[in-house]
Amino acid sequence: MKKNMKKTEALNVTRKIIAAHLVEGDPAKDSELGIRIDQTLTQDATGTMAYLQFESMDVPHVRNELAVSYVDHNTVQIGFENADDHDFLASVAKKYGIIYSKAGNGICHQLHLERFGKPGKTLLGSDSHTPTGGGIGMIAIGAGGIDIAVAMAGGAFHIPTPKVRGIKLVGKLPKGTSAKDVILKVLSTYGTKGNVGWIFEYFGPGVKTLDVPSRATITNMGAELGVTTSVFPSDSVTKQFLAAQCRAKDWVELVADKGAKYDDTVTIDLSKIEPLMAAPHSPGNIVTVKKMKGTKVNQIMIGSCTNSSYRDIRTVALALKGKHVADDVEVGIACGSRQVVNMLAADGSLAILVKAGCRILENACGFCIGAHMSPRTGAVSLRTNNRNFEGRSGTKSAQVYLVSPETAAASALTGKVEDPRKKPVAAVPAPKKFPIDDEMFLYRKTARKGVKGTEIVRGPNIAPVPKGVPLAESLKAVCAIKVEDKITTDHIMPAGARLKFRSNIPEYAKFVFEPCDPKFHDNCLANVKAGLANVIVAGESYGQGSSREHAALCPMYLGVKAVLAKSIERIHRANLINFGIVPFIFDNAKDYDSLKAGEKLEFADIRKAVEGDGKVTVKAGGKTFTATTSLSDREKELILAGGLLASLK
Ligand code: MIC
Ligand code: SF4
Repeated sequence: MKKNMKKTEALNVTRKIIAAHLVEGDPAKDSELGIRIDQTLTQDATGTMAYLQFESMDVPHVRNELAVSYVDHNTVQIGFENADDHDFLASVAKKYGIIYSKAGNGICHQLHLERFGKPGKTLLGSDSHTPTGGGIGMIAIGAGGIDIAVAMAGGAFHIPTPKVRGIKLVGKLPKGTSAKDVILKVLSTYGTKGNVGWIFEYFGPGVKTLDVPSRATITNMGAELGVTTSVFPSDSVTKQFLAAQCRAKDWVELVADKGAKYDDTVTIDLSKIEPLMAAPHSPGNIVTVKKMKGTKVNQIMIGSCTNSSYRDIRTVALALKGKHVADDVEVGIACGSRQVVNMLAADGSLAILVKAGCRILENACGFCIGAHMSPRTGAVSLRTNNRNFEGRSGTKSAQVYLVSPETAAASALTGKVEDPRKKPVAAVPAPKKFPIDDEMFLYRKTARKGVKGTEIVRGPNIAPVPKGVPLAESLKAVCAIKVEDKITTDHIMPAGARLKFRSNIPEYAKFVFEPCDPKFHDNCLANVKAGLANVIVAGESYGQGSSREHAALCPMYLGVKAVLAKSIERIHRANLINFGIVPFIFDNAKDYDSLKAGEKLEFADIRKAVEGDGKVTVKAGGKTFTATTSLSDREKELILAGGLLASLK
């Protein structure tokens, strides 16, 4: 090496992918980076809004490498609304060069992993579990629909300059445990808050003991940590998976350089993992199966984007082979994709599951989002999905526990929580060849180009997207609601029975904060009529959970101009900014205590504060306090204009 030649820095996987996609900012200096997005995905519940916003950008066709529109959330079709949304999405896909995955094809994240994910690429999806793609070595990030629209139009996506935590895996999982127990272990250490801005990167000798679907289970539920994303290297296991999916050419090797540094490193010994479960009502509320053993169970639901791969459902079939589920427990199974169903049909697993008394459900999100299969009053429901927020199952009084497929299957046989290590089933080997059938992906031949002149089909439930207005100089406002810590987007904008209004903001806005204060909508409109703005006051970790931008867009529609919180989660914070709502953090968290719902608040010179250092003085009754919004220059512009859409010429 020449004397003055700069030695290249040893990079971890995260830094390699980011460096290859960096278009704005310097990781050494700036707090925000712009990265180029190769692939995008949308699902129907967030997709309609994303595409309505994309349409208003006036771009003839998508400009990124690959855009896929999946239909997997709203597939129950009670009433015309869901089906109308599907037609709208199909026509948009045809016109703009997007691949369209029909309802019944499967769950977006499972399908994307199987058919499109590529190591080393970036993926942006309008769903918080997009990091599933990290299992195949992608930087895959969840975001609001409008951010996906911008990426499809060729624009960059902005992330906080990440800190990378290296999670070194050593050893091998004991029989009866699986990837779900690993991520529950990670959640027990890091919790569901305080991880904003981090990327979790897995490395070490234990990585090769996990197949790609298992890695994807771990990165999928990284969403519950609140990290930007999680990523695994792309190694010989990834190569084998892609070859088995007839996509050998999509493989590249991607591992951390020798000596690569992380901002923090922790080691997990897989051989010490034991079966875990997340107790009600948070994915971070971890207990051991051993402790809960013997608890009576009423319902067991297996599937969702976390645990619906062939490996997962085959494991369940092996455990139930020749047996029957307990009389007083209902068991539902939703596979992740048609590929999974076809494989289970071919190897006899499907027949085993039917014979064992399982209810076979559609390959879709279904139960996970509370679209159906709500448990009975006060039920204990064991589920293999990723979120157990109160009421998400559709039954407020239900006690939902998140478990591995192994624990679910063992418990199904007795109707009580069982430790799967007692009678572990044989490990399912990674398939040598997956059956390929892409027939339910439409418009593959016109991908990226689109079909000019295609007419967009718009049913009566598809309403135009409201635009924000520029931020006023000062605000006279009302504290429209005061909520506690860990308020999720399911509290702000419920899904389940309300999901069908995703494409109709005036209608959906009627349900903002329905689980916390059903009068929120009416009160907000009355305040607006009286010339007052609305403000949301919240505790720690406000906006946990989903990427649904409706949790910002609908409040914007109801005249919410600011959120005052102790802390705000990444995706929701970005969504607030995209819709012109100022995300303020209390300078002194104690000021939260003194505020009451219905109280008048005055933000003098709020516009100047946003333009300047972000600090605002708030008058509330006789007292005053300060709060700060830390914004990049790009974010300031969006807020001042009244949001991203309003900022476009
Ligand atoms: C979820 O799991 O909460 C969802 C439904 O998939 C959401 C997206 C949505 O609200 O449509 C997510 O995770 O982003
Ligand atoms: Fe669908 Fe549930 Fe996954 Fe969300 S978490 S994408 S609702 S399966």
